[in-house]
Amino acid sequence: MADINDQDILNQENKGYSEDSIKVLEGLEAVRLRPAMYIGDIGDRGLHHLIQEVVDNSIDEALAGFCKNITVTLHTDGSCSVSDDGRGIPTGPHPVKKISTLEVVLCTLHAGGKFDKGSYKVSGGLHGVGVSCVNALSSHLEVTVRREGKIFQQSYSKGDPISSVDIIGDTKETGTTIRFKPDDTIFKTVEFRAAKVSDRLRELAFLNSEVSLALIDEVNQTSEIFHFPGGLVEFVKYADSHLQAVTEIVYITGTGNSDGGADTIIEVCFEYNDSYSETLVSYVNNINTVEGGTHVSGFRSALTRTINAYATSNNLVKTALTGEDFREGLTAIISVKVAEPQFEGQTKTKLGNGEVEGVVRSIINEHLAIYLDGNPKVAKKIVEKATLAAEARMAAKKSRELVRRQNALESSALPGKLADCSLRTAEDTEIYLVEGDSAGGSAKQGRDRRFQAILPLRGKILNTHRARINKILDNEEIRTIIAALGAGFGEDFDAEKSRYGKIILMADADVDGSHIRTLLLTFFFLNMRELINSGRLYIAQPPLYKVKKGKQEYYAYNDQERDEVIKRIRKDKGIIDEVAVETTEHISVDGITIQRFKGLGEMNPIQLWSTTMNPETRTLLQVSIANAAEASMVFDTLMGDKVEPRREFIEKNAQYVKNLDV
Ligand code: 0RA
Repeated sequence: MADINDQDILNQENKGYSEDSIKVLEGLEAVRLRPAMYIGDIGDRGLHHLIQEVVDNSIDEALAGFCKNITVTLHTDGSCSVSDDGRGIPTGPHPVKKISTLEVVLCTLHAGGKFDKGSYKVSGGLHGVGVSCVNALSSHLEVTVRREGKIFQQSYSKGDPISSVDIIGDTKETGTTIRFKPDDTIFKTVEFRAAKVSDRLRELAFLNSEVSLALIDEVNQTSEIFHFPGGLVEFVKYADSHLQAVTEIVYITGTGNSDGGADTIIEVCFEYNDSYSETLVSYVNNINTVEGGTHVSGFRSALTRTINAYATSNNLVKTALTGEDFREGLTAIISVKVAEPQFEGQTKTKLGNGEVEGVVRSIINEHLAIYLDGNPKVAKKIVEKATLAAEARMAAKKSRELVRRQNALESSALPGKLADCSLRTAEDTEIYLVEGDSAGGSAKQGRDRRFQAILPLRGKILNTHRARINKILDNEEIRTIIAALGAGFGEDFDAEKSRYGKIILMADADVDGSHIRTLLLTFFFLNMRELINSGRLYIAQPPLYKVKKGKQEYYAYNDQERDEVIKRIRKDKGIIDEVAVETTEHISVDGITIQRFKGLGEMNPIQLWSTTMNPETRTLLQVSIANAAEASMVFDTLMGDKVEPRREFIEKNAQYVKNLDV
């Protein structure tokens, strides 16, 4: 967009580019007016997206070969700074705008990217909106550039410059530091979470082995440095650290050129482990492509074809193995760098570029064939593993047919334990999967039977992470869930066919409840992941306490809320005596009674409805897969008997959605 004039805009409009031109003309007010359009949302996710955006720019500088170190600092005043040792944003006069290029980059929408051709710009999806967006959404931002022997600095407020580009000193170094404080009149929350930032920096360090990324958390006074010279190989090791490897790690890289632009760079790394599930994580220009795309399908077809060809020519198999057989126990990371990626899909995380499929396929075909010939022991192990999977697949097919036939025999094809709702439109209905018969009974009585269905589950369900499909289908509780949801299973699963719009897990807040929740989450994660991706899976939040004073009753969902409620009652009643609040059950201080609920079963149907099930008053946690690699790994780790990591996982991966139905 070197020199846009009116004629260009007219020409562009004729070519159907009018939307882009308008965006350029609107400027940064548009970002403040509709922040969600640019950064996804104005909650926790959008907030962290600001850091992501600035770090992406430094990573781009690293991909261009000019930057080795990136440091993210979370400051005690709530601001964040991102510092790199790249070339520094140019500060000289902009050829068109005549003012400093630095100011143009920071204050003009979509001017942040490199002007160099042949770089791997992050575009589409949620990223690549430019540092100017971060500027627009910050109450204060300060940029410091070290370049050409000088230190330049400029400050802004809500995207507008509040100083000129000043030279504040001399330096021999080069680089850029951007320190910004998110605008609390725009964001619902302005508290950065170090754990979330650290997860992303670790991921970026695995994907960009040349770069060292540091996180300094001044709030909690901790720091971490991520640098993995082994890149994807270390990523696979990390993802499988809790599992036993069956093969060594295979690493393949190559470049292809199919569109005349910059080369497409392919990196694939995988190994087989002793589990039965697949962990395949893919990236395009460092963006996690949750929905996969052409790079993933290229890898899958090459893997199937090459290993099958090897197995056949070495007389290792009788019948050809299928793509699914090669998934069992596979952990793979695919990372591609594409000059002009097209992102598609519901969440814009699916690579659409058709040409990438062929590039990936031919590179993997060629290199994997050579690898297998040179490593017959590894090759044999992979074939053996896939053969076992094929046998299990046949057995599973039989089990599935059995389940289908059983279902067909029952008149309604619905499990007897299910208390169904009367509405039949999926969008308006929800199903509660409730732990235990007594809680199930209360839920059945307390529910609104028009749109709420109840399925009581008895006892523990199977740990699906360590079981093959046929064993999973032998489990009574799981068969019941599959039948009630009516969306199929395995290859036949289709989230769109779900009989309910929301699937809500309701279990006690204690250790047993947490275990059951984790097993259910594992089952959905491994077998019905689309339910999570499409935002249909939720966790109910029953209260922990009832605080009563006279006729007034309050419910508290954690210890802090309980203490706040007590404080408020005391204040209202004019009780000023600041006696420490007791935390034992059923105590009477100042006529206030506190009841701690031990389980869902202890609540009567009316209480259960008003605290946990009534859409007007309840709180639901929406389950989202924040980081697929992490989640899959943690799920397996969680199967041990430690409670704390389980709780941490649920907190980390379940996004808080308060009063979701309002
Ligand atoms: C535009 C052009 C050049 C570098 C950058 C932007 C740049 C931006 C950011 C944002 C954070 N760190 C950054 N580092 C560099 C190229 C400059 C040249 O040709 O010297």
